[in-house]
Amino acid sequence: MFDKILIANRGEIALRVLRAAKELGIATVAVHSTADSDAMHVRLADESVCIGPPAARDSYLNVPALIAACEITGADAVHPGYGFLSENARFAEVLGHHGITFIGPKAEHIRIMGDKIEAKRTARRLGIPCVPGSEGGIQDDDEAQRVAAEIGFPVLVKAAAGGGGRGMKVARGPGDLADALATARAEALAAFGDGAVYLEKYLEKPRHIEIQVLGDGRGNAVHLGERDCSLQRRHQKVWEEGPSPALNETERAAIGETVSKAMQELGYLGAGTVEFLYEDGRFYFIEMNTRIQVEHPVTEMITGIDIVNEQIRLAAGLPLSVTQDEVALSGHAVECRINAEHPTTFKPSPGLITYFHPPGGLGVRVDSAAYQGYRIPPNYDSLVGKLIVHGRTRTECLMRLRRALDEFVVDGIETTLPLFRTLVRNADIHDGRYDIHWLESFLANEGPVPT
Ligand code: MV4
Repeated sequence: MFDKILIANRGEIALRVLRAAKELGIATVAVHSTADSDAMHVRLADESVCIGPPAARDSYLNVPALIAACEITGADAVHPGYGFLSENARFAEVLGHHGITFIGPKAEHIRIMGDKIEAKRTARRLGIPCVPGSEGGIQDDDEAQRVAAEIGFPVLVKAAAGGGGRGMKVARGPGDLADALATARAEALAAFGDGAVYLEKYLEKPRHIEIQVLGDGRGNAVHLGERDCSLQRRHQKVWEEGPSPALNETERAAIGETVSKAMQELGYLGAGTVEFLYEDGRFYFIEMNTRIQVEHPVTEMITGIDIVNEQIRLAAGLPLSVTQDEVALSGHAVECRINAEHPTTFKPSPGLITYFHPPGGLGVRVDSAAYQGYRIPPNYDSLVGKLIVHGRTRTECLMRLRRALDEFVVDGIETTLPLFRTLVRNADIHDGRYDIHWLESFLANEGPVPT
């Protein structure tokens, strides 16, 4: 097992990793930019190293500085959290060259899943159902027209290096296709330095359902059920829950089995999330995330499994702590991502938190690095914290979430708490009747939420 883990991240996920390491008796090293000197993860770590100025490219993305911090402190493993370098295969390799373990998947699997064309090709090979579309990248307009005629309009042009919704263009007929291709290519080139695009049948009203997996890298893998992440705004998840209100036990077991078998075949190491669109009872693979996700606590609350603990143990070569038969889903959980943003305009609202009172009680968890007197810096994402609530049933969970949201006080900055107080009282949400477009149309039609 590792002696010392360097946490190459900040905010709530840095705290989350630090907690898992401490419970395993492993020493912790926090790294921080000059904007994060007074951050909670710095205060609670055994050691800390300043790795640069506020800009992420000069600090949390600064590989030489991170390697130096490992050398200085003698860290023998690095946990990347999510975002930043968490899906950077090169970073994983460079750490390996320095004899430092990257707590994550094998670099080759990070690389495969980072290229959305390779990811789909691999998924297909492993027997995972995919959205109908082009076999590989689209080379020219004629090929695009042929593939689109085969799968039928509307089609979606996607960037191979994209993901998370970036570089996507819908074409509703042959006349739209050339423009959609050209625009998607140009945006992909500008955003990712890679203009490769592929085509998929456009699904009009799907849900976004993702399966959590754990693998030991030696052919064993388990799935930990699903999370429904359909409530998104501009490709940012807002509200995630598990189990999905749209799935029944048979569907859950079937897709879970398909995914865990695929991960066994792949020899996947660590934690991963296989993302699907779900429409009319069918699953369609769209991408795989090779990192711990923001919304992992939803799964932890319904399975009782500490996913970050599993990541650390698996990276150290230990076996999975559970067999598939020992994975039991119990109850229901919802996560609300509370951002330092205006609840209807979503304008960022960094600044000093003058009063901070998180809720408590049975089944209520708050993953946050904020505290009274903490100043949310403007340099990074606007996440103040995640409120995760568990109940024995979805109804009990929603009632408890309503109570916890009313109890939560964050003064001094604007937050999205009022949005969740409205959502938890909404009939469609109460009935689980929503798809990936529901939140944006709600925000467009219902106007400002009461603050
Ligand atoms: C799609 C789609 C419809 N049809 N693919 C958005 C981000 C990335 N995960 C893939 N995304 C989509 N891919 C096909 N073939 C609709 C979306 C999409 C979406 C997916 C999940 C959650 C929110 C979304 C919001 C807009 C579009």
